[in-house]
Amino acid sequence: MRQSRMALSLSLAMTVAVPALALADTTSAQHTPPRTDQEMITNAMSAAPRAVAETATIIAMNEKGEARTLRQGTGAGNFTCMPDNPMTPGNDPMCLDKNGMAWAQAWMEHKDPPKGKVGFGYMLAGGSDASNDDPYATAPATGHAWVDTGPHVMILNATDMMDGYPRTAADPKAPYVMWGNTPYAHLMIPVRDTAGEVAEAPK
Ligand SMILES: [Cu+2]
Repeated sequence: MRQSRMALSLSLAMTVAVPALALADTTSAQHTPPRTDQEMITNAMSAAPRAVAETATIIAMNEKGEARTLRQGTGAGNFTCMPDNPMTPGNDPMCLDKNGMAWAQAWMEHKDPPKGKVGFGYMLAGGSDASNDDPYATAPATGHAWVDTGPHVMILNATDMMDGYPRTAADPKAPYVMWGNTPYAHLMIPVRDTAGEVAEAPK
């Protein structure tokens, strides 16, 4: 997952006025966030495989913090994609399935996620999170760095089924649990080392 500001974009049906969350450009030199609608669509689509991205609904937030549909999905899939969150240093577009969106909506509203609805998410362009412990952190705690997971997928809302995975992000390049002590615990599953690269096959 990524930091909580993005979740504000999940109120699809309504235009929610978000209290003065300025979209100031606090981005580091690591990447240039998408700015135009077309750039945001392209960026959002980079989070998932082509077959998913091409049929997904794509949403974004404007400067006033209002959720906006950039492109309506074709209905073939049930995924919703959103572009990079400019408030995090890494490029972190994301695509969530329907249950994943319900989970994220609950997270945003500080509610319990709906029971029995395991969600799935793609973040194949990478993930950038302020905290592995606090779902609402907007910056790392003193002495901590941003959690840089790299390209990954996520299993959401399966909190009782993640035994055996570390609950810290000591090694975010291997599977681990994010936000483990909260109702929003989810499994982060890296799929390759860096965006655009795959591990070399053993010779
Ligand atoms: Cu993630």
